[in-house]
Amino acid sequence: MREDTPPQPPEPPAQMADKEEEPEEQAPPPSPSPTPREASPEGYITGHQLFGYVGIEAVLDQMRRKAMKTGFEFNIMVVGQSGLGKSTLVNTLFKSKVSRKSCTPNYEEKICKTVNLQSVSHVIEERGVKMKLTVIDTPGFGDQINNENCWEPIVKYINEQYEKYLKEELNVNRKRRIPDTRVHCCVYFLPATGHWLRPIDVEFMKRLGLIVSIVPVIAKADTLTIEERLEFKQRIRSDLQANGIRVYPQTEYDEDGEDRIVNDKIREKIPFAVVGTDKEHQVNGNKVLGRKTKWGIIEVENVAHCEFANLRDLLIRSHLQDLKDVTHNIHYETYRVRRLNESNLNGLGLSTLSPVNGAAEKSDSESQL
Ligand SMILES: Nc1nc2c(ncn2[C@@H]2O[C@H](COP(=O)(O)OP(=O)(O)OP(=O)(O)O)[C@@H](O)[C@H]2O)c(=O)[nH]1
Ligand SMILES: [Mg+2]
Repeated sequence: MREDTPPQPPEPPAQMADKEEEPEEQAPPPSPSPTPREASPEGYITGHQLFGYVGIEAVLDQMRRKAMKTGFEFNIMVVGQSGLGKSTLVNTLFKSKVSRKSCTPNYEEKICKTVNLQSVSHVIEERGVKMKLTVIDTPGFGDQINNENCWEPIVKYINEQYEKYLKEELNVNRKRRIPDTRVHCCVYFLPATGHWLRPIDVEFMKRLGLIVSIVPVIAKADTLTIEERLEFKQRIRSDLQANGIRVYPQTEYDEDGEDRIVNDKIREKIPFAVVGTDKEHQVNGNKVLGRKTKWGIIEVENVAHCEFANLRDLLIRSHLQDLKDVTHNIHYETYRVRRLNESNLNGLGLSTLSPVNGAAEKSDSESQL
């Protein structure tokens, strides 16, 4: 760099050239000055060769501090037939170790049939890390005589969130941080019939699997014996495969061998057999979430009793960031490319993206099949 700042008296060009050839006089390597560079056999220079310890790893602390300041947003949706315990599981999730203090009032509130799509948010803070967890509860399907197209309101909702995000991104004055309401994971409830997947579940999951990460669960698993549970899980896995239903975590998104080992273990356990409750009971002097039966208490968070803890750990502890990445890089990206292509084909330009309406969605979801 040339020194042409005001305090320095102008020097003749010859002197400046002399100055540039002086590096030999400077202190040898340990100081972080641009000393002569030695290329490694591979042809690039490593930080170590140049300056000794550089401190690149400090970037992790910087990222951590920034992430802690901004916090995380995570959105889960529960979907399935009416009466399978979706709303109960939402409560279980918030009352369990996900949030130390319950977000629901203390008084006993009966969980009613869900009639509207509704979202419950709760900010959870643990060791300075803030997360806004939103669970979107949906009305169960299967109550109508004709359940054809019962997936439409759900597909519409998911696409509407992508559309909202896309519009924010395309805004000339876009926000520095776009509020993320996209569904990062859809927990799909299967009835514990002990048989096979029902046609309605196949149809529903086929459509959902194209636009969102699905985690299937066996609802009310307390109604199955251990053998029935194992057999049913096996049947569902082969049914999912036979019908080409894509559930999370997909093998094609495993990033490396290490990822594959972890995800294979999860794939072996899917669908998780879960039990939900909103009641606490005393077990050995401890308060535990459980279902009290004539024969004892089924402890929801006890892995020997059911797999609720496995589901919670997958969603919150081990795969939260991956679910967000898959949503952004795969599902949202697919939506974005399709919408932008549509706009270009219609010659409408980006600013005229129309809001998604029911009719458009119908053709959208059908065009993906
Ligand atoms: N045995 C058993 N019963 C459960 C379980 N979870 C919920 N229930 C009961 O099932 C009934 C229905 O639960 P909800 O949570 O309202 O079911 P839902 O899926 O939200 O139903 P919709 O709102 O109609 O879609 C309630 O009486 C719950 O107490 C479970 O894991 N095991
Ligand atoms: Mg409900």
